[in-house]
Amino acid sequence: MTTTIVRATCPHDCPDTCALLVTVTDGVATEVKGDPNHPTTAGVLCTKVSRYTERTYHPDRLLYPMRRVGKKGEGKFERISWDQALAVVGERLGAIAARDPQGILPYSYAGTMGLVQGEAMATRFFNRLGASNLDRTICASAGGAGYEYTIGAKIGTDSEQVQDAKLIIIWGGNPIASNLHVWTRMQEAKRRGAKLIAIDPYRSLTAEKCHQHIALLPGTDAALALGIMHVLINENLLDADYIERYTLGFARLRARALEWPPERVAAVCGISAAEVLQLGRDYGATVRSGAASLIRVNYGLQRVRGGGMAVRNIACLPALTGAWRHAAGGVQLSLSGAFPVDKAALKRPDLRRQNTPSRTINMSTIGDDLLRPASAAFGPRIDALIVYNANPVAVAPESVKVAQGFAREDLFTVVLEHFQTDTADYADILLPATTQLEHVDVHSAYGHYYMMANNAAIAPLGEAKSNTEIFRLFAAGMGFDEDCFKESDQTIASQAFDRSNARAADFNWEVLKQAGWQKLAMPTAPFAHGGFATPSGKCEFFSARMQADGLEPLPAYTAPYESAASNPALAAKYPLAMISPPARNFLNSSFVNVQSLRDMEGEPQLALHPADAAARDIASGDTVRVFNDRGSMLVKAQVTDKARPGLVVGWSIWWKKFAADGKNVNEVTSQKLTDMGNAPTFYDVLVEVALDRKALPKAAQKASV
Ligand SMILES: Nc1nc2c(c(=O)[nH]1)N[C@H]1C(S)=C(S)[C@@H](COP(=O)(O)OP(=O)(O)OC[C@H]3O[C@@H](n4cnc5c(=O)[nH]c(N)nc54)[C@H](O)[C@@H]3O)O[C@H]1N2
Ligand SMILES: Nc1nc2c(c(=O)[nH]1)N[C@H]1C(S)=C(S)[C@@H](COP(=O)(O)OP(=O)(O)OC[C@H]3O[C@@H](n4cnc5c(=O)[nH]c(N)nc54)[C@H](O)[C@@H]3O)O[C@H]1N2
Ligand SMILES: [Mo]
Repeated sequence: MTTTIVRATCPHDCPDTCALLVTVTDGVATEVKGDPNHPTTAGVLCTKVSRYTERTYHPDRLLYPMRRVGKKGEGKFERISWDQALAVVGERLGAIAARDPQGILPYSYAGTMGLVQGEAMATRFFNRLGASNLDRTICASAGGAGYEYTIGAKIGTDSEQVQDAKLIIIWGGNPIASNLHVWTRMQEAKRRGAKLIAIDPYRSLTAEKCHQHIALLPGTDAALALGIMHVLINENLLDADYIERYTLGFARLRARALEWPPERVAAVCGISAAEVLQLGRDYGATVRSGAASLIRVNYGLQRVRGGGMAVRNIACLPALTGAWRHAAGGVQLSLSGAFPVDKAALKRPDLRRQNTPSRTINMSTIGDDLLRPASAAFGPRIDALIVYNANPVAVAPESVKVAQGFAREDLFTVVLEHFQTDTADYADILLPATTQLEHVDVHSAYGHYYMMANNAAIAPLGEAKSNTEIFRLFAAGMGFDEDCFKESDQTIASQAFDRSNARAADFNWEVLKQAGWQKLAMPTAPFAHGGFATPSGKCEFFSARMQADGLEPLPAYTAPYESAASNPALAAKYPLAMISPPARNFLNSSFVNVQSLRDMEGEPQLALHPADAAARDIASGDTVRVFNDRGSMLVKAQVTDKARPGLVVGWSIWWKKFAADGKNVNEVTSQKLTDMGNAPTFYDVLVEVALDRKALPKAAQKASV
């Protein structure tokens, strides 16, 4: 018996990007543990990833190529050989490319965050082919845009400093579920005397453990940030020296903020003026005490019409109080902007032929776009979709349209997957992909500053191939003979980071893959002395770039598309605001098919306030219908005052096929986009909820007529 320990990296879409130690005995991975020496992983994994071997060796793993034999969406397939599969793909893509390669669209997101198995070989292939580009907006692009206009790059407070903060505002995030390793440090800060405040319409697991919870209406965060600015300015809780040296446009920001007294903010946010005042005072108090204040701003507040501006307003706050002077102070959205990823080497945009059109399709409107005919403005109809690292039929908004699009008989769909997901059911050709234990990769992160290596722990299961290998074979089939299509995964990994950038000057793949991880050369307090990556080099309260892009250049507030305040007629019909944050034991739609994790989540649930439940005769455990003009779904009611009145929470993202009615929350979400970043508005949705009479026992049905 031979046992080895292999250094690996968690590939999932989570800020923590953990360092893994995989135990392999006689070629079989038996255990996945967190690396005790990695500073943020600290030997701890979440429930999901500690079961990674259960996922890898799952009896439902796709192990050989298949071709559809049933109707689209029916999920009936027959086994074929790789040669047969590649021949069909080559022939179909070749024919479409001969007409116009823009009829071919890649669809991918963050099933793996790896730089090799993500967009490297795949994007080389699509660039060389001249396919449509995909705008990858489904998660973070609204806040990313708002943050970059203000701060310049997605760089912020180092997670390793969090335990030293004295005030921590957790704004639109639920780190116990979605960012566990930072939560550990927040708890340490709490033990050292820090005050924790959660800003969230729902009393999440995290909010319950904070000293204070501010339960505002969804989509109103930008107004709350303006209210904090008002208090800071009105009560002179400002770091005048920091503002003078390192910010741009304070006089104009001041005038704007003074339009937002606590009473006005309170009315918009559905909270009390006293809460606004106290929050501003708590935040400003750190100016005089000299303590570090940290804002962890997450994704929950971005998935609404004004999501970009909300993040921008919040990103202005630490420059007003000088919180950036402290290593543990400032704001953290995403740290991904610190990594000098060598995109040109990985993706080879130079392979795109000059002077040929290359349109871009937004992944968040895939429903509408699949149903769009050819036109001068749109270009050719989408004739082929190659899906990898994504499950759009479950995760994309306005699912009725998405499913209609995928069901088009004339659409050629190839899906690279581990499992037969809701999306895989619509594939013409379904190809088995390797998991993180079976392939090589290199990772950046968005919640810490370490470059991470993933060595292959085991051989591919069955006939599974890595994404890179599959795209190499596609390229060979199309006759692409550039050298970059022959590069190995090890070679691609060695190109990941740009060594001419001082932060990654020491990057060396051969060393990294032995060590497992290596920190970027980053200052501990990145903006203590200014140095913002904006055009002015300052924190831009006034943004000329926003003005040039047709946006309001100062912090502002835009109401959600769907709310009582912005659309009273719609709210009369659909009075409840719905959000659908991730369930703790799922990772987006990944892991939903792992039995032990699905058992922990039970079945699709909807949390609603006792007053809203009583008004509809709903009790906990009842089956209820959630609906609006876009669609409807059945869920089990969970009556709880954790949801503020008027709010319902549908835990996500269930596979449709595991729900009794074959539907999930994206039946009711919309394809409308955010103010900036072209991102989806998953949490900007009005619905009505009603008891499902058909689900009631016969006697109760009669009684309730
Ligand atoms: N376990 C687990 N971890 C995950 C994921 C997962 O699916 N499961 N997904 C990963 C991914 S891809 C992402 S993007 C992140 C997302 O993780 P987070 O950034 O934590 O975002 P969400 O879970 O979407 O929402 C967090 C909180 O925001 C609240 N919220 C909703 N709307 C609003 C609003 O308008 N204002 C405010 N202030 N709060 C609001 C919700 O009630 C929720 O408690 O997590 C990553 N980590
Ligand atoms: N209603 C609602 N919808 C949402 C959200 C929400 O909060 N509410 N959250 C949104 C957010 S933040 C995000 S990021 C998106 C997430 O959307 P996606 O990025 O599509 O994430 P997953 O649903 O986890 O699907 C990833 C798929 O990739 C596959 N995969 C993993 N690794 C590999 C690999 O190496 N090769 C191949 N070929 N496949 C692989 C997995 O098996 C999985 O099926 O969903 C969005 N949708
Ligand atoms: Mo995400």
